[in-house]
Amino acid sequence: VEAVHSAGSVLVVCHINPDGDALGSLLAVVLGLESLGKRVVGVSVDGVPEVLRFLPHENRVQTHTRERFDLAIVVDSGDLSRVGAAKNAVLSSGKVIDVDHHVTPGAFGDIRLLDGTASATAEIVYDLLFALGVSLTPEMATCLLCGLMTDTGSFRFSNVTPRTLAIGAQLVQCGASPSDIGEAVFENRSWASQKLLGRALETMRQTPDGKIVWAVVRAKDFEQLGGTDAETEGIVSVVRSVRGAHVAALLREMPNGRLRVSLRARPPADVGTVAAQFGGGGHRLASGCSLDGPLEQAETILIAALNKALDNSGV
Ligand SMILES: [Mn+2]
Repeated sequence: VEAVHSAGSVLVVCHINPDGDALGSLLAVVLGLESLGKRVVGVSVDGVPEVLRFLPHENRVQTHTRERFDLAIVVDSGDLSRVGAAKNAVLSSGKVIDVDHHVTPGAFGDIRLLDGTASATAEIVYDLLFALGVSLTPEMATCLLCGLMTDTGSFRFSNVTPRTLAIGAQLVQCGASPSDIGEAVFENRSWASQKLLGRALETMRQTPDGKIVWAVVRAKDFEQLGGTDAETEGIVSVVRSVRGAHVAALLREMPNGRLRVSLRARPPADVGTVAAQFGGGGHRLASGCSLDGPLEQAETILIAALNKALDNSGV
């Protein structure tokens, strides 16, 4: 609070490939600190994905800056490499605050506002804005509720706590609409994205015990349907929702023949270690990596690794 109050200019940054929590938290900080009279710039090097352009004042988000700031606030980013090219702007600021619900060895900054029990960075930002004496506008509340809803699957995931719901209630009280956010984020898929989901589900296979379920999207599917890899977002969660599945994988064949892999687990299974084994990243329940082609070989290697991980976690 003191660091914010003593800063005149503030840079707010989120991670590459930003999600609803990253951009919702970023915009809430931008709007909140502006209401205190600060000069504030928000930077997301990958901009704002189409699905999040309903967020109030999203056009305020810049993809870069050449200015220098008294203070940089980095939200939801795990470690500093995740902010991409905005790293220099962060490091050239007078002071750096790391605000995150990912508690990782990569934590950084002069001040670390980290809480691994928070369902989303938006929860921590809510507390920060409250401590700063910001009165929440409907716009700020919408940004924060978007963060909560996207990181909790609309308050369904195991990270939801009484505090998550209490903050959600306050945000609705302040003018945020869960139905508007839900509609914009979860029921707003592109045509190609929905067709890719159909293609992927057609390919679903499972191990004989049903514990591993996986699906593929081939390069020719992208060509025929005109979709991009970004439009496969969310498919792996649908794959995982099969009864009895402990882990799910979605393999996408890239034009260069490499396979991009998204992994999801139900506790106690752990897919973070599997992704890490192949040079990827993520955490226990959601992770990703890349594998060499061809597809059939990548499938064999991946399923063997997932089987081993399931054995290790006692599933
Ligand atoms: Mn988050």
